[in-house]
Amino acid sequence: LDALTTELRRIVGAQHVPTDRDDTAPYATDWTRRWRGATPLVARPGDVDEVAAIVRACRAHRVALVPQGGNTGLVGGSVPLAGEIVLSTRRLERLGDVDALGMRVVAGAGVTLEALQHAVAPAGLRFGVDLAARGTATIGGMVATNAGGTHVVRHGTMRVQLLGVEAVLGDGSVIRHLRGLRKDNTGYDLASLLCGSEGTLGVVTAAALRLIPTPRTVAVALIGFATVDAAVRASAQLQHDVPGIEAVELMLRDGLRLAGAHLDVTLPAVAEAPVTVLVEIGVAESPVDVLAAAVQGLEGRVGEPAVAIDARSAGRLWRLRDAHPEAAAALGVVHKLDVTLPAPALAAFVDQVHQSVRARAPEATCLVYGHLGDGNLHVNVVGPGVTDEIDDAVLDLVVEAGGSISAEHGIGTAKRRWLEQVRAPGDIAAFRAIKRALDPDGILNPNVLLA
Ligand code: FAD
Ligand code: LAC
Ligand code: ZN
Repeated sequence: LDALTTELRRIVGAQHVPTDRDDTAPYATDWTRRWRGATPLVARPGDVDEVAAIVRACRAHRVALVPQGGNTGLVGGSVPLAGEIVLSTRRLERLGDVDALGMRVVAGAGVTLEALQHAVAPAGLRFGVDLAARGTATIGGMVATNAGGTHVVRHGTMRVQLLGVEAVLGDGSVIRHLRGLRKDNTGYDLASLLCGSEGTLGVVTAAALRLIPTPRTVAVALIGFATVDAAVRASAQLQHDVPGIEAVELMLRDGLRLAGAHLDVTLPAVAEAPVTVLVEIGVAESPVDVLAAAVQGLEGRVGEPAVAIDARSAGRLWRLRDAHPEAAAALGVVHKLDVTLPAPALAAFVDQVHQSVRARAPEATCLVYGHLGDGNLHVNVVGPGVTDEIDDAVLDLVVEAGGSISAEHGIGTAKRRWLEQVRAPGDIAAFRAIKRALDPDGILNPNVLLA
């Protein structure tokens, strides 16, 4: 390791290879605090050549590494749990000029989502993926996890925004396809392959990204329902009938109360409904009329919806939604499960999951919320008696219902023991063959995804 440290210091400069425990500790614990590891050193390259040199050096020394961006990942994939070294991409912050005609931009892997949002806004453009960790999550991490977030129902996941990548593969070679054309059928789609690979195939160093026009007006409504079933039906009806649906998010009364208390704000009256749905529409004109007509037609509603048509009050409603993960984290170390359910099974699942947690850990808090429009629920369990057995019980329910055990956060370390049960043997064999081809010595994130 001493020889490797010397070599890495030569590559990136000594100040970018911290080895002191105090300096490396923040890189070794994840956002949830559930996953804690340790690392002998962190390497912080400043460009793609340095990344390639680091990967080659690690390969030569047979030392494993964990690529890390903002370290906001939620499945234990971003931290060194078995003494790996950390390759931090945060210095890869170069952001290219916004191409307003082609509606695209090239962003370095270390650019945060928020920095990207700010950079493209003056051109009347925005980025299709948004999530509450925007201030810290990086483009590289979002590519590596195929992040989803709150606007997938309209614009798709990270993969849909991706027009090309630059990356260093596990063998130290560089792939680069950043022309960023909308149509470009010139061979294998390597960007798509790296998207969702969770740092196991290559270190993403830059991405060419699709941008979308900012809608002229945006309106947000918080609508109350008596049951999850009514909310699921409303979600489908809204997506059928209303043009420009940007987001359909589910919250339950407990979660809203917790978020309101965490933010120290008064909740709108509709928050008293057992179930609330936050809907955002982005349209050309009179969002009030469009939204009012849409809401009127929904069955099973409770109370008066809270409607916002200016950015500030819309922001207030969104903050209630965005605060859910933080509010849960304030209760302790959260077991986070991120699942997709087929729409017809969603309401029953919400009941079952509460029952299942209550039976196993009666004093624990179980918070369920999520991206209703995509069928994606976040199950957060925290408090006394919460064990891996609860994770298993929840995921069993998901599998029985024909859902997915990871909607958007990935497999990481947390769900690795589940992978072979939910993917066909042929799929796993193909995963392994790809892994061997691109990372022949298995030095990239050896403890993530594949057992
Ligand atoms: P990290 O946490 O640093 O890494 C995540 C994974 O990607 C790890 O396996 C790591 O090894 C790998 N990786 C990181 N950078 C690279 C790279 N350059 N090349 C190769 N591999 C790399 N996720 C959603 O999908 N939707 C949400 O709505 C959402 N909301 C969130 C809200 C909060 C408050 C928090 C804390 C997290 C949320 N997340 C959400 C999870 C997280 O923000 C995403 O997974 C995000 O994509 C991670 O980005 P990151 O830069 O922090 O990556
Ligand atoms: C959310 C994250 C946790 O949607 O995915 O809040
Ligand atoms: Zn989410």
